[in-house]
Amino acid sequence: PDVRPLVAGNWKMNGTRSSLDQIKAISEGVRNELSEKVETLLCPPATLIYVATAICTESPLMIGGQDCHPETHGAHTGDISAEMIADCFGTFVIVGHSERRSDHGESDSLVRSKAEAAHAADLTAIICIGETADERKNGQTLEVLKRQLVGSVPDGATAERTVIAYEPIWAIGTGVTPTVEDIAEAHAFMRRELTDRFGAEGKAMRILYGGSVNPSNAKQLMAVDNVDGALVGGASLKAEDFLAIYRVYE
Ligand code: G2H
Repeated sequence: PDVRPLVAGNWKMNGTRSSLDQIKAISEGVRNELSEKVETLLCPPATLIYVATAICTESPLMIGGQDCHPETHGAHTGDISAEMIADCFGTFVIVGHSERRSDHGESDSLVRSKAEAAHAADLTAIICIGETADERKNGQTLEVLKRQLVGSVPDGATAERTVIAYEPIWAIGTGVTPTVEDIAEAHAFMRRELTDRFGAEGKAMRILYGGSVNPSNAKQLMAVDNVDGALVGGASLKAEDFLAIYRVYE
C-alpha cells in the first residue's frame, strides 16, 4: 500500500468563485518532483468541487469533499453523497470532522456508515477523531480515541482507502497545539490499535495530525513518529501557507 504522507486542506465553509485563484496557485505549486514523496489534497466546499477538479487536471493536487451522506441518493435535502463527489472527479471525503459531530450530532456509527459509503464509491475516507479539552484534562484521551476508532472505522478498512485524522478538539482553530510528546503518545496508541485490528493494513494506514497546523509549526509536528501528514484548516485557505506546509517534506 501507498504510505506517502498526505497534506490535506479542509476549507470548511469558506470559498467562493473568487477563491479559485488560490486553488489554481496550489495546483501549480505542487507540480514538481516533491509530489513523488508527499500527496496533496484540497477539500473545498461542495459548490467548488467540480470546478476545482477541472482546474487540477494537470496537477497532482487531489480534490475531495468535506462530508457525505451514508446513502447514494434520495430524499435528503441539502446532503450530498459519496457518489456525487466521485461524479465530480473528487477522490477523497472527510467524514466525522468534530464540527460535523458537534454541529450535527453525528455519532461514531453514523460516521462509520459514511466511511462505508465513501468506500463503496471508491473514495478514500479521512475519518476524524479527537478528544475534547475536558476529556484530556480527565486523562481520558486514549480511551476516547479507542472508542472512536472502534466505532467510526469500518471493518473492511484498507490503508489505500482509509486515512485517520487525529484532531484534538481543543486544538482546532485555536492556535494551540498539543506538545510533540502528547502527539507522539496519541499517534503511537492509534497505530497499535489499527495494527491490532487490521494487521499490515493498519500498519500502513496514514494517521494525520490536525488542529492549528501552520507554516511555523508544521516541520516540528510532521517530524513526530507515526504522523503521516496533516489536515490543515485555516492555513490551507492561502496558497502560500498551504504550499509552505507541503514543502516541509522537501
Ligand atoms: C482542524 C483543522 C482542519 P485548523 O479542524 O481540519 O482546522 O487548522 O483551522 O485548526
